[in-house]
Amino acid sequence: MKSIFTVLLSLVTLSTCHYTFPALVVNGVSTGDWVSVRRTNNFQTNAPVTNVNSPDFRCYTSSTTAQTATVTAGSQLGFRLSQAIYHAGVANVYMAKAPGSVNGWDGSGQVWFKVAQVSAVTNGGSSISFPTDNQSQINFTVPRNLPDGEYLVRVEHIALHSASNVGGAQFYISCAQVKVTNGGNGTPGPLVSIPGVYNGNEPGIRINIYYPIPATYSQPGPAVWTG
Ligand SMILES: *[C@@H]1O[C@H](CO)[C@@H](O)[C@H](O)[C@H]1NC(C)=O
Ligand SMILES: *[C@@H]1O[C@H](CO)[C@@H](O)[C@H](O)[C@H]1NC(C)=O
Ligand SMILES: [Cu+2]
Repeated sequence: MKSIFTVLLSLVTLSTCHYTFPALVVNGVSTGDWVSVRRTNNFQTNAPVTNVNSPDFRCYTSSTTAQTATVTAGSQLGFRLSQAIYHAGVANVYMAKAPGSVNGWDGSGQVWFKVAQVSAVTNGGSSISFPTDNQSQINFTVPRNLPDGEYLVRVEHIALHSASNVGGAQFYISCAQVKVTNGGNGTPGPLVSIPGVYNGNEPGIRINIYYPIPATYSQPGPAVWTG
């Protein structure tokens, strides 16, 4: 009895430090948990992905369905968290255009481009800080010149508190489904595959953030396409 209690307690302790991104926020309003966001495999454990080559690294789910939310190019969206971000780290938001309907599309191929990032703040080695600390929502703008169509939107928070070795960084991931209207005729890029975008050895992924204090920080992934 006591040992079961101890195990349960440790599971609870474990999961309270982790987090998920269950809700898309459109025009300041949440679409609800796991409604426009494909329900991730960790929806109960909140556990991260640590293998950047795993199929889970794309959307952390084998589901390819959700309710597609209609959004306007140029508007601000957000991914709301299950709890405030607990770990020091950085964020990226990627999008990928579905060939047709995004519902049922798996996001495979060299189709992803970055639309936003929240990096670390350094000042030459005397301190490093992480603006995502304690945030309960990651906001980003749908690029104004993004062509109309249906897209996957993938958020990742890369927790760096134990990232000194390959496989130590913890990735918290969700994918939402959106239909973009009022868009333009931009050409998003550079395009990358996910998984494939990282190898785990990047200076912004395999990093000791404590000692020596990094003088600079290199955000993982391609440049942001702003349209
Ligand atoms: C994100 O947008 C919401 C409105 O949806 C706003 O209340 C919040 O302050 C924003 N958060 C950040 C970190 O900018
Ligand atoms: C985040 O919250 C913790 C606990 O309340 C606090 O100790 C810490 O200073 C906060 N960090 C930031 C950057 O606000
Ligand atoms: Cu955690």
